[in-house]
Amino acid sequence: MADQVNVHFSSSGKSFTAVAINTASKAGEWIKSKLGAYTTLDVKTSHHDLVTEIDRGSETMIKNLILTHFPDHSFLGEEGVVPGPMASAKALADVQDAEYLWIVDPIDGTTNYVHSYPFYSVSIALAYKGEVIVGVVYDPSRDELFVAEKGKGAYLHGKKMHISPDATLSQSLLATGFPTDQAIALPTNMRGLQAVAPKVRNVRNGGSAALHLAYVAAGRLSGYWEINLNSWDLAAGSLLVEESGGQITDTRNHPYNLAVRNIVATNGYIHQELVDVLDQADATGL
Ligand code: 2AM
Ligand code: CA
Repeated sequence: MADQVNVHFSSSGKSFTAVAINTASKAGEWIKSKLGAYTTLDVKTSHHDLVTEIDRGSETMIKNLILTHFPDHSFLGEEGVVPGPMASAKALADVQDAEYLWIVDPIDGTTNYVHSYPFYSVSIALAYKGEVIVGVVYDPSRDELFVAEKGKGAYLHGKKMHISPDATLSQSLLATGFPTDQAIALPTNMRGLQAVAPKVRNVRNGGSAALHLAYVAAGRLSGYWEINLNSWDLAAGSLLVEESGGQITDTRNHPYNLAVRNIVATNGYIHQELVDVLDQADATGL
């Protein structure tokens, strides 16, 4: 755990959060301006797993901007890593002990982006000795900028965010995501969906993990679970949830850390209930 006393939010007078906000805004505006205009669509692990030149261009822009300000910092971005869960885990393991590590998803929700479905985001986190201290998620479609700093709360355009007050699953709107891995992860999540859906008001699958976490933080969703995610999908959103008073763990209720891939994020009140339902349905993926 980072020592609260020693956590700094700036270097040489430059604010980490200001750089994260400016960078996410700039990249977000750029990807929005290119919506419907990508020219290269490549598949990664399968036809469910896509990447465009806009993902790569956004990551290059973000990396250049951040490293211009903080050349000594480390950088982990989705498009700089070979696709697949093993390579992703190794890429994280290689850098997660870095003092300052930026963790970036240049477009979270690429499938939506490719289909011009306006639910995608730019996700930028800064971890200090393995713990996220700044998280920014920007939704260019709605011009919504979600920002959290460790110990300082979570904000949407300067207004403090709060989790939803829903006390039970039966009062809750939840979200999940359908994993790209068809062999194990998708059937696992279908078991979870089958078990959760009758117990809640309804379930959404928006298609952007980072935005789902931002929506839990903003009280728009009471909970969200998904399996088989990567550190860049979760890092920024994890701090948004924690700093708005919510709870984020793995699907077996162990504390979140950067290596967690199977996630439950809630307002806290329904956390145990959701974890129990997933466990009973053999849907934790663990
Ligand atoms: P992405 O758009 O950056 O790829 C949707 O359910 C969520 O799953 C999105 O956040 C999406 O992020 C992520 N996702 C899509 N393909 C994935 C893959 N192969 N491995 C892990 N996460 C993936
Ligand atoms: Ca992405």
